[in-house]
Amino acid sequence: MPVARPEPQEPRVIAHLDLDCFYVQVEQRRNPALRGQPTAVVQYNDWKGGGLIAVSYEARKFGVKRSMRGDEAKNVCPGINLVQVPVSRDKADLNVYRNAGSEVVAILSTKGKCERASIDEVYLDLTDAAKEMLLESPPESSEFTFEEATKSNILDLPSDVGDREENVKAWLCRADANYQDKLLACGAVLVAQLRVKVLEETQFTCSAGIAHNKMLAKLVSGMHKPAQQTVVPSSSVQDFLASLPVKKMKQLGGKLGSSLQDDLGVKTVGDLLGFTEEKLQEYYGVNTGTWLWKTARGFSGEEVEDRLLPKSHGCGKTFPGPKALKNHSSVKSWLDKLCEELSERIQSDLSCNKRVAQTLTLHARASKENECNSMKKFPSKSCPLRYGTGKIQEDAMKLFESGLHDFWGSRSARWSITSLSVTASKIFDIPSGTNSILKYIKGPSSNASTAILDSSSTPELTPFVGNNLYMTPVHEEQCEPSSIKEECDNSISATQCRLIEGKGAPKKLSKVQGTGSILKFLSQSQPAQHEKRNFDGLICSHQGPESSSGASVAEQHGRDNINTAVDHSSGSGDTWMLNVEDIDPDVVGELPLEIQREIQGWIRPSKQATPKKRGSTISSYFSPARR
Ligand code: TTP
Ligand code: CA
Ligand code: CA
Repeated sequence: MPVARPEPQEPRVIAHLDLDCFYVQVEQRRNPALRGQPTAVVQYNDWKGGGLIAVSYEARKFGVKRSMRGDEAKNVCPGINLVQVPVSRDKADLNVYRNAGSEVVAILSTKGKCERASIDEVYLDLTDAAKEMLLESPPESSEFTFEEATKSNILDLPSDVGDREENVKAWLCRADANYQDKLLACGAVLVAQLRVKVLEETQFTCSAGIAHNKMLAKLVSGMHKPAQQTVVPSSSVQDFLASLPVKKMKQLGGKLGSSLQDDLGVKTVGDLLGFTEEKLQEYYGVNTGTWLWKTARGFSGEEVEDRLLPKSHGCGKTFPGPKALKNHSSVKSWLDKLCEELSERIQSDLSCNKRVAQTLTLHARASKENECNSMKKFPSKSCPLRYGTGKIQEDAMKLFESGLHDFWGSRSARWSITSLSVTASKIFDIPSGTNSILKYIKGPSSNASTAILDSSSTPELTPFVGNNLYMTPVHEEQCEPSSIKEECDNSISATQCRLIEGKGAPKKLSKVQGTGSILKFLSQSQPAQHEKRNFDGLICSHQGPESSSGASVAEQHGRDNINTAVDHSSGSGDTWMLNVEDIDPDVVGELPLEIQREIQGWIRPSKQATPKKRGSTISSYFSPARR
């Protein structure tokens, strides 16, 4: 259940950025002839033209949706370009998208504390940068403010008035604004600058929300898409939340949101204002009650984590209909492939980023043939992660056997598996100065540590100096060593991620000079500038589509084959022993769509409403003239 975190005394400026139709943009960059064209990325499949996983805004105008198959999309939009996702080991290979996301993260992280939230999303804490701007060059002091910033959507301002940009400019430059709003105005300018920079350097457009906390920034970042940003002044928070359906709120998408609706008659976040904190605590306990009370008022103390790398790695595949796996050897053969990829990715994370994953988890979905209750959940299982492909494969198979036993008992019966995935989580940084991961893991003060590492697979560790050999990779939740358990927690806390000295310090701010606008950029014919780059060691390499390693992020994995007829609410009752609040969205994103949908039903609100057309810069970007 959600827990309220103490709010900081000082006002903050937080941004949430999300790339527009991300996989499509990556494909458009690879093949500029696709720019301005109705395009969708499809996951390889020979059934009905494959499943769509990303849809361009041009195609959306024809009614093409992510839930469609390729053939369906062609029916509603005959001119659509369908691009196949790269395939490796008979499954989607998302490295090209992961690496493209890393390019964007590297640019965004130059302005403040940066948290990579998914393959195409980032939170930024721009408080320091905004304060610096306010001191040195506040928007009202400049003769002209950064042009792209004047295209912002400000929740307080009507969007359909005549000279909208003049109004926005006036809002950004108000001399009589309170301190919070002045900081937000600086935040809007900073984010506009960053978005232009991202476009110039990567060719990608993104949308953003700018607010005083993560919750509000995320809620509005998808409100005006594509290539736009939305600002939430504190004065607009109550009105905004008043009509916001509770299910749209982070953490209210699942059971808690349903209970609010069904048990308390709360339909919108504003409706929560009718309940005292005590009343909400009575219903949902002290922590959640307080969290609800604060949420209703737009308060959220959640901090932006200093994390540019994924919290977890995962690989999955679905086997719908006749493709379902029905015997141990086919399960083993697929698990071997998934584990091979997982192993490559954690090895790469280890050598590039000096990070170790500790928990291996297997998720599967099964149906029992000839039974009414054919969708009984296959329990997720986890165990300590041992490095080395063979060991991971061996352990994954054991996890499968254990899950199958729980699922079906000891009777021999016909079963079929419709999806499989493996994830590596509880990743921590190895403190610099530690030479032996093995020793580090097995140190006396780290008896909670569970990873069993093959030291031969960790050749590139820094020599040990000093006595931080046993610096603790603290575990709040402890796994039983060498045992299989039902999955209960995929998260790793922020403190665990900050073991490396100095990691939390925001980077020096670099000033963006002059004025600029995405519109302007787009009107010039700019050559592609997406050469592979190395960003201060954050990313070791940007591999091409054929590569299978890299500092990758766990992300929206999408469908591998099909299953569009999944009941979104089906995840509410459960044999899965998951602590919903602790589920790492990155892990979820890596899983096959069936499982993703089930879990996302509990942990995150559905997508924002259809974007409004606002005649903004994106139209130029995707227009045929741009090609
Ligand atoms: P999203 O950010 O959800 O969507 P999007 O970027 O395609 O479009 P929008 O402009 O609305 O943000 O997902 C990011 C990428 O993740 C998306 O391009 C493809 C991939 N993805 C899947 O593979 N399967 C999924 O079910 C979802 C939601 C996303
Ligand atoms: Ca996106
Ligand atoms: Ca996204």
